[in-house]
Amino acid sequence: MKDVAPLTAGWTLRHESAALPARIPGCVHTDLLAAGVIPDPFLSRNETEVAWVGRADWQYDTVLPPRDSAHERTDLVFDGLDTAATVTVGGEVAGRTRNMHRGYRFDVTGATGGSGSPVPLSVLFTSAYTEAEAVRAQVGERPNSYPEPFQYIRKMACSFGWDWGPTLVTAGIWKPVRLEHWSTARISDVRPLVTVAGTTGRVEARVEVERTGPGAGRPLTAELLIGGATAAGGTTAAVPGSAGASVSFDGTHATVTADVSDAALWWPRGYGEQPLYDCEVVLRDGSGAVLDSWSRRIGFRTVALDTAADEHGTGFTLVVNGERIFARGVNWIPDDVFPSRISPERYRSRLTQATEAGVDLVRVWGGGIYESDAFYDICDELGLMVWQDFLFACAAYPEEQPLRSEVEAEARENVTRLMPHASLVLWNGNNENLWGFRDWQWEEELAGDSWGEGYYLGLLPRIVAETDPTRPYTAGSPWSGSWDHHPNDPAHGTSHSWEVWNRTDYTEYLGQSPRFAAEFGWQAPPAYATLRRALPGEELAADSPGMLHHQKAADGNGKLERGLARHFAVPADFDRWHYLTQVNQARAIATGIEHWRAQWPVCAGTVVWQLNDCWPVTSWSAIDGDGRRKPLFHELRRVYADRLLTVQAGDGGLTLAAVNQSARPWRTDVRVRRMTAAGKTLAEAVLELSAPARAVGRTAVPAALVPAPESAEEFLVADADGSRALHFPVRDRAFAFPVPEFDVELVRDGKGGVAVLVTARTLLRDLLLQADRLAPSAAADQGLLTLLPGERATIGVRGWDVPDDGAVRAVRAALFAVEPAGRP
Ligand code: BMA
Repeated sequence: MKDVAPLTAGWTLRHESAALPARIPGCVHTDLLAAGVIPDPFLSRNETEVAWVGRADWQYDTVLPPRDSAHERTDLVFDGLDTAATVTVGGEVAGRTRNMHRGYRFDVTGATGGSGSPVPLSVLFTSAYTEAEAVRAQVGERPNSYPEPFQYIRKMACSFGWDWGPTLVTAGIWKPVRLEHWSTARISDVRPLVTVAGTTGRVEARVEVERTGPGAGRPLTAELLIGGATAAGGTTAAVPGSAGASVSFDGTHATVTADVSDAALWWPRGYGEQPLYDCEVVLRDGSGAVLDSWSRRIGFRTVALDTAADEHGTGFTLVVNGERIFARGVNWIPDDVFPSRISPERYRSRLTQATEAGVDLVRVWGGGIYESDAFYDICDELGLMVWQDFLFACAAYPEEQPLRSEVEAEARENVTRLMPHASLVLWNGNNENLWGFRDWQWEEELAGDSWGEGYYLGLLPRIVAETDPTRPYTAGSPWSGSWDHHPNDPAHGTSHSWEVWNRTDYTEYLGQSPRFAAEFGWQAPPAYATLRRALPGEELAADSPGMLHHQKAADGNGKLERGLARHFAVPADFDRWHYLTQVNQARAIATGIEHWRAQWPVCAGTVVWQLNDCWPVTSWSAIDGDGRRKPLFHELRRVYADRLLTVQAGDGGLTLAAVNQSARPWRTDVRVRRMTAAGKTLAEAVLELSAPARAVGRTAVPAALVPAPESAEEFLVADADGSRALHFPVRDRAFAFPVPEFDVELVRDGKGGVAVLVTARTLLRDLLLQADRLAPSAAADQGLLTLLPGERATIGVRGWDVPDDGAVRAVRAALFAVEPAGRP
């Protein structure tokens, strides 16, 4: 049997004349930080101070243990090197690398054998800038939306900075490294092709092996074992379904197929359970001895992408197990600009937060990384569908060597690595590059140079068809399906709606009918406690030096301010500015999602830009760089619920829409009131509303209940089964909001939590408890509630050690609601 020895201990990083302890997996920045050589680049404006790190070359050293293995071969295996590196073993070059997104295996049998003494192992990293600039000089310059040369090196693009990320160009051994000793043969790849026919699940495992020599040990046997199902969360469910098969083969390929009868289907969350099966491949030699084994968890499900033309244009609907799905999505960026720091626990907590917001699809965006196995394992368990971009974003990418071979190798490796995952439902060629070619003057600038089209429309779909033929591929986001339509035509395929944030106003979403809104977003600052940590000692202001440093978008603060001013009187006070910009973000995204969910099945998905952050920053995220939930998070939970009540304007009147994504019909009585700002009910009725399962039901709002157009006094409130819909005929700054008045009571729950009871004495619009102002560890379970006079909300708070004195006063200081415009 193969013998595996991790090589994570004993490494050092050479800095000037010192050998600093190095953590593997890790990177230069985190090692220098741990050694106290650099300040934390996430704080204040330290990012600028540490820019030299990315321009330098770095060396990592360790020694290989004396070889005491009787095996024929020893390989040195790196799962990931960031990025341009020379690996030497015993002073001899074992190999060179230039791709962060691949693994590397070097045969070091000769170098480690013999003497019985330790052998030095060094990895020398050349600055990613040096490598990228050399390749640029070789292949010629191409257009890029950003100033940095990320398209000339196969490395996480946002390492070079993004409009939400710092420029911290890493180097290092960012994934595990080990020695593998083996004889006769080892498994190099397994590609399980999982299909379902009727009630039978089939696994066709394509096995590739490497042998120590031609014909060594022939023939071999590959055995496939499918174990019983494990329900999400790890409890073994009483689902039958073991199967096995084996095949003998010469050469280096084998296909072994097993059928599981009555296979339990894997479903996206909200549609069913997530049973997962253990899938194991065992390689044996002619005598039956085990040489190697491979195991993953798989799930039985079918997935298709329906892009049929219809009377509205060209659809883009995911179909899982035959069920057409409106995707409640979020875009995912690397959760840390130093990705080697992202532990499985952190992935689990972030992805669990996504599920708590009602999300069922996560798009892994192309300027980041192919995430680690833990990410996809957790998505499998949680029932989160994954849309995986290939790693190309916002630039023209040369197709010449040495890049082309790297792209091909990286794509084959990652498709093979990720295809066992049931959660993975879609491969996507790139982010915004087909659009950029058409709209951002690239076409003229390129003058016939290659720019990546050959990857997105040629190489990548071919690799997916050959390697992972059961899964759909789309060439880009956005993409209309062909050059016959503009790449970002909302009527055809996926589209990104960015004019709204960049130039217009979020009410513009109401005039848009995308078939699949793959990106749209609105910025807001992070939570107060996050700002306090990131900007120590700074007096916070919308345009204080640290705030502006932690805002990376072009004219970001200008857009934030102008966007706010369209809806609210912009307050001078920082705390209210902070609250209102967060409210405005939530309003923007809710406006889009409510409108587009009500258009199902014409619109088949919304993927919010963006779920998370990679450091503390003002950005489009719903969860900030310290993992704190912005008010948008709470709003997502409302608008992504299985059952959403919404008021939509159209045809000169108002319509109530019941968006029902649950499996059961939704028949409900909606209490509709036309009210005044002072809380008086002017008209009231109960309307019957029904929506079939997974469908939208509508009813017109009778004229008597529609607030007078342009009224600063009247609004509509509709309630059904705990879902509340509101309609105000004018913007907030024109509405006659009362000065908010409320009573606060605290009730300890005896389990470390406290319930904050807020009773409204006036209309309270978008009531928010910023619990992190009570204590950095505190969090509230609800936010942005609108209460009518007399109504009471119970907000649960955890992580706050309630003081004996002044607790109510502290809570009051952390509670915000919309106030009348012009209030000092
Ligand atoms: C889209 C994304 C990102 C970017 C975001 C906000 O273009 O694909 O490149 O961060 O918009 O500008």
